[in-house]
Amino acid sequence: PGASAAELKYAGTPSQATSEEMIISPDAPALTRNEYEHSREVFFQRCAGCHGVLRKGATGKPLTPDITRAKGTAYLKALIAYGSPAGMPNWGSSGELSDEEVDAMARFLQHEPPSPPEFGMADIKKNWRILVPVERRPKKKMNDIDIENIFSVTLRDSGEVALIDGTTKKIVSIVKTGYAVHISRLSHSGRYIYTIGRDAKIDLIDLWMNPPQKVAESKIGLEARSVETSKYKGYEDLYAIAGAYWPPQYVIMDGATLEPLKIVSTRGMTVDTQEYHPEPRVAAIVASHQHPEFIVNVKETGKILLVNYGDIENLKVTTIDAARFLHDGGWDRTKRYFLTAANKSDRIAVVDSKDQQLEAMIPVDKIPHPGRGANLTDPEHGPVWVTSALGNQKVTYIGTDPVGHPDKAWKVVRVLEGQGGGSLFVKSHPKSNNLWVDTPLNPDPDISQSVAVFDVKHPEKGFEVLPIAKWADLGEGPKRVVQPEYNKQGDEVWFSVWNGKEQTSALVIIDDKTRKLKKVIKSPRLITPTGKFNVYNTVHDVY
Ligand code: DHE
Repeated sequence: PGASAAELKYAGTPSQATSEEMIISPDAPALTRNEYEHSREVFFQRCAGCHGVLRKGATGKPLTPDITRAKGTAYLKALIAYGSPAGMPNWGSSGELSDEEVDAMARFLQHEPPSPPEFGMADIKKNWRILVPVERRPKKKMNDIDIENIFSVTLRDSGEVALIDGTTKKIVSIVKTGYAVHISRLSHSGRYIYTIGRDAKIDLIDLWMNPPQKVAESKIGLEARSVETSKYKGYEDLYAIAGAYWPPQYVIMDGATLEPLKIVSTRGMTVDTQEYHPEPRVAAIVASHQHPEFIVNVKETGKILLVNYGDIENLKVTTIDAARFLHDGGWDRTKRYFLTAANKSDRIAVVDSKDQQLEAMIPVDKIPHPGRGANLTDPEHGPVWVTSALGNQKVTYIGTDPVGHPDKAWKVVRVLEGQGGGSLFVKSHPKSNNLWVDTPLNPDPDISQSVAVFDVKHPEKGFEVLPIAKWADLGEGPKRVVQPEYNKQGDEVWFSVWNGKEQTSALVIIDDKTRKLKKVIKSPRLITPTGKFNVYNTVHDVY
């Protein structure tokens, strides 16, 4: 089965990791220096997101020289120009690449892939800065904001996060961060926000300051997506970890200063064919509540690592064989089981973080994409964890209660029909009877600009559609409605209306009980908002 349009839109963004290398393979078709350099750049911009920096394949097929040379220049040119039913875009006939560019790319791909540089301790230290030393930071909270109800909002294309007071709905401050921050995570105390940019820059924000501000920054590679902090009893706020896409590695840091302490490569053998993979990217990371461990998803090898930070000089790592390609996931409501998507295997892997082993592998329909998922109590099946999907309209419930409902545990117990494919995130709250399902990557604007909401107590009744983007009243633009997030009290749900960089975006706040519009936050400073992370809910893994 090929990649869907939604999946391509999702995975095919430019890679931040580029290379200056030029590797001419003597038995591949000739290429001028200019053609090589241009093709190399086009590859990192347009192709690496799906095919991998080293072309080993992910969303797209592998394109290593053994494969590309067997296909030959004419075949490759046709594929690049016209695309394929398996999901390859038609770069030539769409006019995005000229005939000359297509031709050069077809030859470039038959040479050994140039590799972006490594990024070790010396590079990280060069980029590490303490802006406010620990001893000069406040000893108590210096502002009168209810910091537990702050939302850290990614302003994707401006390289910032907006800190918004969930009570007054006012922007408290806008903090310069790495480029296109992917997620914000909180320290266990709720005092520090950690952001990770696509460019692998990590920023540490102290919410006790007035106004909250950045106290340290670092860079742990060339491209990254995940960051997390130690949450186990006795280790609160002690460590942070960030996972990189390039180089494939994770970095353990001091939680208060971001001082890099340990770098571990994730290169190694794949879980199924047990072949060496040079580029296994680090996807989601969560902090265990059962042991002093970080749970690290390694995408291309399909392995889940339980990295024990109890003694980082003698690092113990438990390696769990799951499936390719591990992406995102979250806790069940007991915070014992981590459920995570293996999105090319169409499975949800369940890790028992207490017994440190794989609990189950659950087959689901095409390309599950849970975010952190949603935990609810189903009227018939008891506690469940929910995911939606990029590849289809299904909203899948998985039983998570091996004690009270052993016959339902780790099985798909219910499948709801949502608005359509191209969904990225679902959300609910322990105090809510609503389950929200976004569809920002659906090709139909009516669907990508609205959200579906189900009644948790009556799932059979189907969904109601709320036209979130329409309510924001923004004028033109893609206006994708993305990522529901609750406030601390669990009585409001916030959505981003993600518009183009030059267009007006907004945050739309819905009253959870009535499903009525409560407030639209619009400001020229809110440039391309995407992910939102409420401090209380993120600290306590409420979703
Ligand atoms: Fe994400 C989570 C990777 C595109 C918004 N995204 C994640 C995680 C990973 C990931 C590994 C889990 C982090 C964790 O929990 O530790 N995302 C990727 C990609 O590789 C991908 C496909 C392409 C890319 O080039 O980045 C990608 N992601 C997107 C987007 O286009 C989104 C919609 C907008 C944006 O800001 O770039 C986007 N991703 C998010 C958000 C989360 C996320 C909001 C966190 C959800 C949560 O509730 O935890």
